[in-house]
Order: sequence, then structure tokens, then C-alpha cells
Amino acid sequence: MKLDNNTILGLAEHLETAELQAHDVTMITADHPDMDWDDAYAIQDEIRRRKEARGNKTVGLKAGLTSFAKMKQMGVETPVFGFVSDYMSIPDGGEVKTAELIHPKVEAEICIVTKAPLKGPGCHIAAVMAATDFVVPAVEIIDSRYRDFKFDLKSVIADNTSASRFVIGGRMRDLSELDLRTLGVVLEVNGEVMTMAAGAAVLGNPLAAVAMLANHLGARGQEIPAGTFIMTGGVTEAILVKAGDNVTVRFQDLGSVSMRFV
Ligand code: 0L1
Ligand code: MG
Repeated sequence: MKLDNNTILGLAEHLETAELQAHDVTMITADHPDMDWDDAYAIQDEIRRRKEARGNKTVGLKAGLTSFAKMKQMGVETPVFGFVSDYMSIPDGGEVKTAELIHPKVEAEICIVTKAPLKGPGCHIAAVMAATDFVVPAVEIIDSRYRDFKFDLKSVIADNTSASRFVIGGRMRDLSELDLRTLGVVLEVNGEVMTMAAGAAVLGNPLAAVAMLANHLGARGQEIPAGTFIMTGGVTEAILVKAGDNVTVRFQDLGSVSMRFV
């Protein structure tokens, strides 16, 4: 680690305040160019600790930047990992208040819930298959706290991978009934198709993102507990939205997920 504890605490407060007050900030590595990966995750961990200390429950884990489309869109090459909190959850068909956000974008995600713990190193897709309870569709609303979504990977990890809101669909399916690689996803805004993709866009198979998450946590002495909701990352590029927009994402075999931005 390159940053001292006070700096980590200060940067966590800085980024979380930007999130909660919906104002943007500049990339933190501009002022802390020596910051390393452990510092970045330590800042994210402190943001999680702050939320939990205020009574917010951590209700899921997320992988981000796992699809080729998203990596290309953001100009990066490595996935990142974060968490989602209870207050970020919006019901299917519900309203997302844009006044609480900076510059929201939507992305379609194939998600799972685990029924057994997953621990790296050495976690692979078959282990994830064995530990998957069910598959469920979701839309993530990301909202980087960085001005114009301009960041590098360490800055975005510290900013809890732009986590902001999410909407889980109402239909769960058994993994054995699905082929996640060929599962098609169509994202519509105001009835117009904006983008589409298949599950294989996420690292060849969205379950590979879960294995990467387990290996990432394993390297830090942690595991994915049974019963964890995991978002595997946007299958398409993220689409900018604004107040007045109606978003519907149609997932083959998994139903649709929708929300209205107000
Ligand atoms: O969930 C995601 O893919 C977000 C990762 C962070 C980068 C971004 O804000 O696009
Ligand atoms: Mg995402």
C-alpha cells in the first residue's frame, strides 16, 4: 500500500459524499498518482464500512467492465469488483430519481444467486455452476462520481465501480435450463432499441466473471458466501439516460426488466 490510513479515510469520505450529494469530482489518481490496487480496494472497503455503520445493508456483489463492449467504451482491459447496498435497489417497473444521481447510464446484466460459498484461488466456471442457486436478470444504473465518466481503473475501483442503483427482474430460472452464452439481451429506451448482445459478450460466459470475483476475493482472504446476489457485468455498452426516459431490457428466457427515470 502506498497511501496512509488517514488519506484512505479522507478519500473514502470524499467519494462517498460525492455519491450521496450527487456532485462530480475529479479523478483521485490525479492527486495521488502513487496509489496502488490495494489502496483502491481499501478506499472502496471504507466506503462499504461507512454505509454499513449507518445501517445500510450490503445486498450484493458486482463485477464491472467484464464485456468487450464495456472495456472498449471505457478504454480499459481489466474487470473490477464492487458491491451494492439496500438503498440502491429499485423495484421492477419503479422510478429512478435522477435528482439523486449525476449522469446515470443503464446496462443489462445477467445475475446469479449462490447456494454455496465460492472461494478462490482456483475457482472456475464448473465450481460456479455447482454453487449457483438460480439466474435472474437485472439492469444496473451506474453513475460514476468522476466528471464526464473520465477515470482510470484505480480511481473507479475506489469509487465502488460506479455502483448507484439496480433493478432486479421478477423471473428466476435454473441454470440447467439456460445457455448463458447464447442468451440474447435487447435494451430499449422509450421503445427504441439502443443496443443488444448475447451473454457470451461477458468474458465468453457470465459465470467466468463470478469465478474471477471469487479468485479476487480469495487473494484477499475472503469468499463469496452462500446466498449472495452477484451482478456479472453489463453485456452491452452502457447507455446514458435522462429524466423522462423509460427503459426496458428484454432477456431471452428470463423476461424483461423496466424502470422510468423521473
Ligand atoms: O458496472 C460496471 O461495469 C461499471 C464499472 C465502472 C466503470 C463505469 O462507470 O463504466
Ligand atoms: Mg455493471
